[in-house]
Amino acid sequence: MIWNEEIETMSRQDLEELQLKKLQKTVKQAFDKIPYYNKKYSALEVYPEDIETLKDIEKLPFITKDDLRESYPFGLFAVDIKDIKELHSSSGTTGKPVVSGYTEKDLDTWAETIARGLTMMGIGEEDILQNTHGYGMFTGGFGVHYGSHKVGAAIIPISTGQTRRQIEIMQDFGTTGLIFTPSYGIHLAEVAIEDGIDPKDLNIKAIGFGAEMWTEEIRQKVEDLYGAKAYNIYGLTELMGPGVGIECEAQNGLHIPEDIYYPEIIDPNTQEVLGPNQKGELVLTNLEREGMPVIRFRTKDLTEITYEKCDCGRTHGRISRITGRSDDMIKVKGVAIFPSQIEKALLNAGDVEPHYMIIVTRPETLDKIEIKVEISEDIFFDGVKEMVSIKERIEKSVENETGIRAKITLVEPKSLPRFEGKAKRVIDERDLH
Ligand code: DLL
Repeated sequence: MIWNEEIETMSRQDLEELQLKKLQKTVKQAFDKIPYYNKKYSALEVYPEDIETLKDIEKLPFITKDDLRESYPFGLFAVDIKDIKELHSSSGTTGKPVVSGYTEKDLDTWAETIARGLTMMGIGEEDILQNTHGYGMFTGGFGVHYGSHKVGAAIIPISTGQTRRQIEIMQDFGTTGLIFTPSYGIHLAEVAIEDGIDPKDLNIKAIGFGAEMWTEEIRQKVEDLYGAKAYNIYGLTELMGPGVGIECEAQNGLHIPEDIYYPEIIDPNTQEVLGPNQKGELVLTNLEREGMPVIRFRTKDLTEITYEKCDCGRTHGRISRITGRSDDMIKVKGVAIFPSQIEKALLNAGDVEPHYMIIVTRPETLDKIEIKVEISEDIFFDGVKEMVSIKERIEKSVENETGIRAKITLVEPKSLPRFEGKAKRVIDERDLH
């Protein structure tokens, strides 16, 4: 079944006409209502009337996470606060987070994108959907929730954690659909198995998973554990939240609701726009957003896009699974972390050298982060007691800055590698590429 057949199967030509109309409206609204865009576009002498074709979007500058942060909290809103009905913010905790604002209509648009995706997964009004995404500032919980209401499924807003209760509810309520991050989903299954419950014996028929990077092996593992198909869900706070891309029954790329988000792929180094089936960085534009229209956002996520017609009959383009980032952001336990945050935390803690290494592992199913830090020569000779206190100080400082508890290992002065040029501070041993 297709949720919005008219839109989701429309000819490419009609779709592009619709996109152009919406793009023109969005650019005008941003230029007229948001000083950030007005200033930027005026300085480049590019104006809403210069958008005559879809390709003309390339005349507009990109916007980045830093631009969004600098506009904290409401600098990129196009409407008065009286028209904003909900606020979310990114899971990353670098300095100021990115804020996303939604009008009533935006919440409905967001729900529409998820409704299309849930339908792709075969979830509808007969289903009981257990949503393990956090309900809070993270967009995962509420985004899925609104979409589930739209398709008429019975949503269980259990949120993250309470693993044994999750399992009990799956058994007692007869949950048919599950939403999780891959790492939590595997953990959930393993706890069930430990308790003598085979997840395959539960009633699960479809799984939606995303919010972090994963591999085909992980999908295989999730599908084997639950005996159900697992569909990739992609999204980001800046553009709305989950639902920017969702896999259909073909499980061969994530459909972007192209009447709602306009995708481009660029070469992250030259910023040149690439063609279909060429790998690069995904750039996204809101085509249907009142509260906070974001135009040409550099996601830093690496993927490629195809416009070939899908076996499912939908005509909207598909991106491939995200395989990396063009910056050094890592997501640990669902939280976005940049090495610069760790650096700041170390410097705040004092008595350490600015030489460190971040090692992310997934020994079983949950992420672990270890930070190796060089201490100063003086401290090194001061003995164990002093080192324990520094370690605790660093642990606290890292937790304050990132919200994550990390294992701190102090190492001898000058023992970590030195870099010429760009330092490589992160060793991600989770093998997610
Ligand atoms: O993670 C939104 C979301 C919620 C998506 C629930 C899917 C399900 P942020 O916290 O702002 O938003 O993080 C966005 O997470 O730029 C990617 O780097 C990464 N990411 C999200 N989904 C996927 C995915 C939510 N399916 C950032 N595969 C994005 C790989 C993903 N990476």
